[in-house]
Amino acid sequence: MKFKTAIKPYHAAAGGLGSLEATTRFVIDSKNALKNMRNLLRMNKARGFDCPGCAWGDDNKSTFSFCENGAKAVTWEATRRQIGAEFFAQHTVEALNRQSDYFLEYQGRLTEPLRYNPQTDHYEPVSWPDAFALIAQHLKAMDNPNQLELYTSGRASNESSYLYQLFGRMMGTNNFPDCSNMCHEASGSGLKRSIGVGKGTIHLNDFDKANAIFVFGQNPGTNHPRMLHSLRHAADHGARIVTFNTLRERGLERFADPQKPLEVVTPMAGTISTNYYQPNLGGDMAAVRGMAKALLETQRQKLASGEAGIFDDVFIAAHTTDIDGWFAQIDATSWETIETQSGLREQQLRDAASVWQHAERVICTWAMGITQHKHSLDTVREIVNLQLLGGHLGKPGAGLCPVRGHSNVQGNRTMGIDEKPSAALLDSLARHFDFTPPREHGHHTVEAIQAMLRDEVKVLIALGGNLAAAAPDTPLTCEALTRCGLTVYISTKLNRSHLMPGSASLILPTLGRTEEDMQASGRQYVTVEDSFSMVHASEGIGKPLSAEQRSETAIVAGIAHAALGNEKLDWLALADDYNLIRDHIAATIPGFSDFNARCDEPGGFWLGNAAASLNFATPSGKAEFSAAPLPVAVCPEADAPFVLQTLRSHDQYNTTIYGLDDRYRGVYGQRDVLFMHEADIQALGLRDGDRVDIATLATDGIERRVEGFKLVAYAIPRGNLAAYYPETNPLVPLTRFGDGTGTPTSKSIPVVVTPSRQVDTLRIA
Ligand SMILES: Nc1nc2c(c(=O)[nH]1)N[C@H]1C(S)=C(S)[C@@H](COP(=O)(O)OP(=O)(O)OC[C@H]3O[C@@H](n4cnc5c(=O)[nH]c(N)nc54)[C@H](O)[C@@H]3O)O[C@H]1N2
Ligand SMILES: Nc1nc2c(c(=O)[nH]1)N[C@H]1C(S)=C(S)[C@@H](COP(=O)(O)OP(=O)(O)OC[C@H]3O[C@@H](n4cnc5c(=O)[nH]c(N)nc54)[C@H](O)[C@@H]3O)O[C@H]1N2
Ligand SMILES: [Mo]
Repeated sequence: MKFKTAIKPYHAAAGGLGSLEATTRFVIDSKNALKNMRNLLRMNKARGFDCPGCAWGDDNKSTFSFCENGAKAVTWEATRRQIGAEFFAQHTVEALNRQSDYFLEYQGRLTEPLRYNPQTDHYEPVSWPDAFALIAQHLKAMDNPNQLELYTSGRASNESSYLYQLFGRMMGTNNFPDCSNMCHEASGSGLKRSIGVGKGTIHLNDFDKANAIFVFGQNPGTNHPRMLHSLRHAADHGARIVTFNTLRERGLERFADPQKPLEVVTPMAGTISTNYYQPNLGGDMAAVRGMAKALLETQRQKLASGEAGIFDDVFIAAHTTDIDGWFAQIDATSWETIETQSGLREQQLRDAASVWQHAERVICTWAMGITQHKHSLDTVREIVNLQLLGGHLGKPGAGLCPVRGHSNVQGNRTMGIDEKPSAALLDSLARHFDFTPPREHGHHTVEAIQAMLRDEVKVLIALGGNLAAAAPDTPLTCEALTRCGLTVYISTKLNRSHLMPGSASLILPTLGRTEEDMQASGRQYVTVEDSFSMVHASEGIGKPLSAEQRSETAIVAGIAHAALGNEKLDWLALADDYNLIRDHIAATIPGFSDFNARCDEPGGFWLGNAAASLNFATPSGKAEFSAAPLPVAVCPEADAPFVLQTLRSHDQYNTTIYGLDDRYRGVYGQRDVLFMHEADIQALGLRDGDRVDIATLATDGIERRVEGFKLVAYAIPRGNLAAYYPETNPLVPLTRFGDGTGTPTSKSIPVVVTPSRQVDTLRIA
């Protein structure tokens, strides 16, 4: 495949005509234009399906509540391209491994179950009964249940993930590595420690009521485009929007609503951020500490001069504990350290603090720029500290909002996909299903890969996802997968992981969210939970491409039935009628009573959030201020010449590459680029457009290197770099992860950059 490459700064607002054009192009390229237009119109509607894009909520305000990237996700899934036995007969796994990730997924939907044949290096058709029998045979041959790893990617529905965790626990393991371990783990763990619940505390309509919104480390223009509507709406109502982002991101600067014709054709685009700060990678904890330091100074001055303070003292006294420990930390942190770590000037942080101080209702949102560092858990807790100071919890227009990734990643956790399950969940399952669930904690994603490398994993089942490309240290992770006894991938499309088969391997083709799901009792719907703890039904409408594709729920039930029989549970009956699964969920998971009936509520129902009602399930029963010191340095290898973050382009969904453009950053037809400050390019004696190699500074003796990346001069603080994931995953060390989270530090990789040793070959080519 040939692509025209260009680097061309993007001057327009995010959204707007560019967005409409891109949507149209993707719909037409899917070879299924009519069906896809119909799909888009039904998306996020009461009787439609949930967008398989991001986990943002639905406002039901606009007629077309889809965005450009949601449209890409839908059309990518609902393509008519398909690959079956003939495709795999033509290509060996070795040959497919030479193709790009883009090529692999672009081939289309998987339409029949496949089994790897190591003799021929081809995947070959296998019947569903034989596939299930093979899995059961491998599971029964295990010496102990912890030789099983059950990976989940956050698209799986509540129904399928509930069955999946139940199956795992009935097998006897808590090994539930999932994408969340690489994603928002710090948000879940940090919030849980501070306020007793690991979820956001706000409703979508709180954005309409906020006076200030602080957006830390996220790129909504690409990754949560519908959030731009909320921000735009808030800005139009006079809310101040304060952004902390290492890069200048177009979507956080200006946005034209593609669904408002006037804005598309006239320069009516709205400003999003009133204040835009570009901290160093990992510098947000210092930035928030700086804001708090400025606020504490103001508070003390006011009190000393007999004026009213600026903190919510009533809230603090009634609902929090340990504030003095934090104040002592603030006093012990110098402005010099704050400036060095954050990369921002004292005055900038005083300005940001002033916005916070003068807002009656404040929301803080964040995503991967906060959670993929070594000190992410402490950073999340520092943000919570700030909010507690102003009592910005449990009142309209204020609160905490970790913006989730995959469309149902939050629901997966609610359903029990958790390698560290609570005693309450296990007790509830034990009682209801009359069995003894395992109590010891299982593996998170990094631990699971390490177990594979030690040859301890006999069976890996992956409910979606693409570990080979999503996890750190790509060559090591790929080797880890091939060391498993049996790998089972429940997938919609071909990806890199399938090409790293264990001694035996199966690819099981599944229906997507957009497709009709017919079972013995008739047409089924599933449920999902968004970032705002709203649970709602999702019902596919597209006709499946092949009768051999099965729903995720039916596949999980098939595996469980083959392995465990129907002694404890009639798994197949559950797959015949998902209402029965929802009855079990209602009986075992808090907040789901009367589940089936409540699925009919338009827009879904709210699961509730104890912290938002000021009930804190912490040891003290109050919201707990954290008194963590700042890290010694934002990147532990303080002497690294550069710190690299790995992020998403506009044309990708995690490891799924839709196209090679990153429009808002002005990159076209290519992905092997490295964003660097112009002065840093000069200091290296190089020029914009030169090719470089990037190597990780690590002390574990492993050489990590990617080659031939093109330098792109960009608005980024000096010493900081950015490049796309998954191409740069070979640079992310498996052994370097967040304290208390296990999340790989994908946003702070210490690297050196040198002129490319491939340069000569590239120039000749
Ligand atoms: N279209 C589309 N939508 C998606 C996804 C997708 O791939 N494509 N992925 C989904 C998933 S699983 C997730 S988790 C989310 C991810 O959503 P994001 O978190 O927006 O994803 P990233 O592309 O990793 O972008 C990180 C952003 O944080 C900034 N940043 C990085 N490090 C720092 C830092 O240390 N401090 C500050 N202040 N800023 C920093 C980067 O410049 C960038 O703007 O999106 C979800 N939605
Ligand atoms: N360097 C670096 N690494 C990262 C990140 C980063 O920012 N930088 N981000 C991390 C984050 S936030 C995340 S969430 C992980 C993502 O990790 P994963 O969730 O494992 O990866 P995805 O790319 O989302 O998975 C894509 C595959 O899922 C399958 N799929 C798609 N839809 C469905 C479906 O409906 N059902 C089923 N069963 N399968 C489906 C398709 O086969 C597709 O190839 O990556 C992490 N890795
Ligand atoms: Mo994610």
